[in-house]
Amino acid sequence: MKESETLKKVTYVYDLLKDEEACINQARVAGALKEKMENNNLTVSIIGQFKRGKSTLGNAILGDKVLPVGIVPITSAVTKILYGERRAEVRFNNGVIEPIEFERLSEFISEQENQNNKLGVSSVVLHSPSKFLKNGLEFVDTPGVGSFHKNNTEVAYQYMKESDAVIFLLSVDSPINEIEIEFLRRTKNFAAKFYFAVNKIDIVDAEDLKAYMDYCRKLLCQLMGTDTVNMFPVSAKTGEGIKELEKAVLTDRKKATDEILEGSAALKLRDIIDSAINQLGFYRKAMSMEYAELDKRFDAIEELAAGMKEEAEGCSGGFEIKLNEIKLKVAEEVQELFEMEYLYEIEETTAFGMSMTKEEFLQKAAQVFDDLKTSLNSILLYREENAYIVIRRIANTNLLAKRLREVKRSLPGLSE
Ligand SMILES: Nc1nc2c(ncn2[C@@H]2O[C@H](COP(=O)(O)OP(=O)(O)OP(=O)(O)O)[C@@H](O)[C@H]2O)c(=O)[nH]1
Ligand SMILES: [Mg+2]
Repeated sequence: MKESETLKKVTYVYDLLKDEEACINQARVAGALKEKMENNNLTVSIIGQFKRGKSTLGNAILGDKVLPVGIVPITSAVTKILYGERRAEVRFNNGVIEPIEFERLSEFISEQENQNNKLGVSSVVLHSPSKFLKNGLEFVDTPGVGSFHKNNTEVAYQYMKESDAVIFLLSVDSPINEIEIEFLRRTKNFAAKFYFAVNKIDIVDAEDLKAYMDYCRKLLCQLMGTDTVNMFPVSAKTGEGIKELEKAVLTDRKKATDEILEGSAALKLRDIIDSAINQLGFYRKAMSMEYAELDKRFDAIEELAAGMKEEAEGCSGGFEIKLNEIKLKVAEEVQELFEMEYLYEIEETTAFGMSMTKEEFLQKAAQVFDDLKTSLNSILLYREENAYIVIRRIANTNLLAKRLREVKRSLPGLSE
């Protein structure tokens, strides 16, 4: 097969980053992207707010009831479904992989049975002989966006980045709402292809369905900045409309895999480059500072961490907001002290989404400073090397950033 232009760029960026210690993380992501493209694997995820019927839809598309569904919030772990003989395995945070029977799945991925993920499940991998999965299609069921269970929005957000195509699920029993709009606004540039499915059409009449579809179409076009969107009215329960949706995904899989993969890899590559350039800027600025100055600034960060820790311990609620405030404060302080941008992912919260426990909050707040200190420590190490090495190092990072910018400029543009 002819090597694609984007794969060449991904490989080039991977080679540039793989020996650069400032960009270990970005090199790892670029390596995984390269492998995925070489294998022509396509990841299709079902994403949407809780209870829209994502898992039921997954089962309907697969023609195999492998995913647990329910009236109460169910899916609390990312569940990947791959082609193969029917089997299930649970993967835990500590690296253990445990084969289990399908009947026992909900013990691990239902919020009710595995509260706050006390079992430490990291993901679930299922295999099904469904023809939908043939030829390297990886199907993913995700926890509901904006549900009050911790991290679910974060998990869905992260999975948007890993997906090539997304089935975004809406449902006629609830008009598209602020949480869905906000989520799409933030993530629309992450996946190359969107299929908007509108579920539960069995509970409305034709007239109401038309009104709902017209309303959604208008809103989604506006949101996505396009003239048309792919919309599929379905009932995961009765099976109505499922064939059309399945066919659309499979036809694209056959005809347009290259196109989808290209588009999605370009988006992912842009994300990797931005992150790497950001990281390099971080290094360069600090490296060109006087050693004594750097020490002073490092002390100031320590002081900030200690003050924040004390403040955090005295906190009694609104932890999501407080954590965002800490991140913003750290970013501001770093900007001031090191004259460089230090980006944190700021999680949007709604009253509904506020569920962080104090323990989690303190842990996350500590992590913010740990991460920062790890980066700062590496920079201080550089200051101990001799001047020639430091100068060469600065020249090298400048050159690397220049090359990365060149690749970024050659990528297709994004809609705003
Ligand atoms: N009437 C009707 N009910 C549906 C349909 N699809 C799903 N449901 C019901 O909606 C509820 C939620 O379904 P799930 O598939 O568990 O929803 P989910 O989006 O995976 O939920 P979470 O994993 O908790 O985010 C269940 O009671 C389903 O039976 C549908 O097409 N029509
Ligand atoms: Mg589910």
